[in-house]
This record gives sequence, C-alpha cells and structure tokens, in this order.
Amino acid sequence: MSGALPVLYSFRRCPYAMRARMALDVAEIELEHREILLKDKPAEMLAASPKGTVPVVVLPGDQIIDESLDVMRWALGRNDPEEWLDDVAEGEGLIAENDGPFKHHLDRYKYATRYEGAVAEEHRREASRFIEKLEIRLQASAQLTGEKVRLADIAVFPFVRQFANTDRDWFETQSWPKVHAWLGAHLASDRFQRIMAKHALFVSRAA
Ligand SMILES: N[C@@H](CCC(=O)N[C@@H](CS)C(=O)NCC(=O)O)C(=O)O
Repeated sequence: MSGALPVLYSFRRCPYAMRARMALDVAEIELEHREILLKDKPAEMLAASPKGTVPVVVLPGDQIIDESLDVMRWALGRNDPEEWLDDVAEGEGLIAENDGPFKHHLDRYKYATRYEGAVAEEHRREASRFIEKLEIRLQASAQLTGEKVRLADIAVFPFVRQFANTDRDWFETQSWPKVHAWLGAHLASDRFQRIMAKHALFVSRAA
C-alpha cells in the first residue's frame, strides 16, 4: 500500500530517470524519493512494475507510471509553469529518434564490450548523426524546438550528456558549438544540479 505522497523509484545516473526528475521538479510534485541500485532492485519496486526499469512512479491509490515520458507528461499535466508542453508535437520526432536509434548507438559506443561484435567508433559515428541534427536545429534557435525550453530539450539532453561523457576530450573537439553551449547550459542549470543531488539508498522493507 502506498502512503499519501507519490513514490519515485530512481537511479541517479539513469538518463530516463533524470528527465523524469526534471519534470517532477519543475512541476513541484512533492514525492518520496527512493534511490535504488539497478543490480539490486527492491521488491517493492518490482511488485509495482515487474519490468524492472527506472523511473517508476507509484501514485496514492497504486496507479503506476513506469515510462519516463509518461512520468513527464503526468507531472506537467498537473503543473507546467514553464510551458514545457507547449508545441509538444514539434519535438515528438526528435524524442523518438533519441530514444530509438541514438540510444541504440549510444549504448554500443559506451558499452561496446557488452555487445558482441560492436565497434565503439562505428556506433559513435552513427550516434553523431543525431548530434549533427541537433546542431543544425540549435543554429536556428536557442533550444531544440524554438527559443524556449520545451519537453524535447529535457527529454534529450540527459542522453547527450551521456554521449559527451563517454569521451569528453573527443566530444569537445567536435565542431558542434551550439550543442556544446546548449548542453552546458542545461547541465549548469539549478534544476539539473538539484535533481542530481545524492540520496541515501532506499532500504527495502521486504524480508
Ligand atoms: N522506456 C523506459 C526505459 C527506462 C530504462 O531502460 N531505464 C534503465 C536505466 S537507465 C533501467 O532501468 N534498466 C534496467 C536495468 O538495467 O536493470 C523509460 O523511458 O522509462
């Protein structure tokens, strides 16, 4: 049974969880944060969402939201003070490309040894096509879908962060000045700093 507040199961370094936490923060949703380890998921989380991915939100009344974009849409549907949902259709294609092909190549670039036959540089080259698209967009406007921060910026930047961090020196020598500035600004934001605060690990109450 859940308590009065929504419960969030999260893992600090997960980009899906980051984007959910960004939306929960801007929407000022009060919640109980339960920090987990992916290699040791608490029984409470798996009982709520057997697929075993973070983020998971359990609402009072036990409704479960276990897809990060759904968490974002739910939170912003309740309170969207910075209008991240405005013109949301503009960013749908970008988010789909981020979550699909870009993430596919990002995983094989970052964790090449986990994928048989994967050559990191080849996947980095494929993933770079997406970064180049972002660069072109950011040459035209300050954010990905216009001048203001919208859902697509928040949904995408945690994955670009992961791509950048895989080899910082290499990333910084690429001629993507707008992407560098856009990513840098999102990472430096108070909100991002806040959602990256460290939490003590949730201690499962299951025997
Ligand atoms: N489509 C899901 C994907 C979430 C996801 O894959 N999260 C990763 C961590 S970044 C996870 O929980 N993986 C399970 C595991 O590693 O055991 C979403 O958007 O919420």
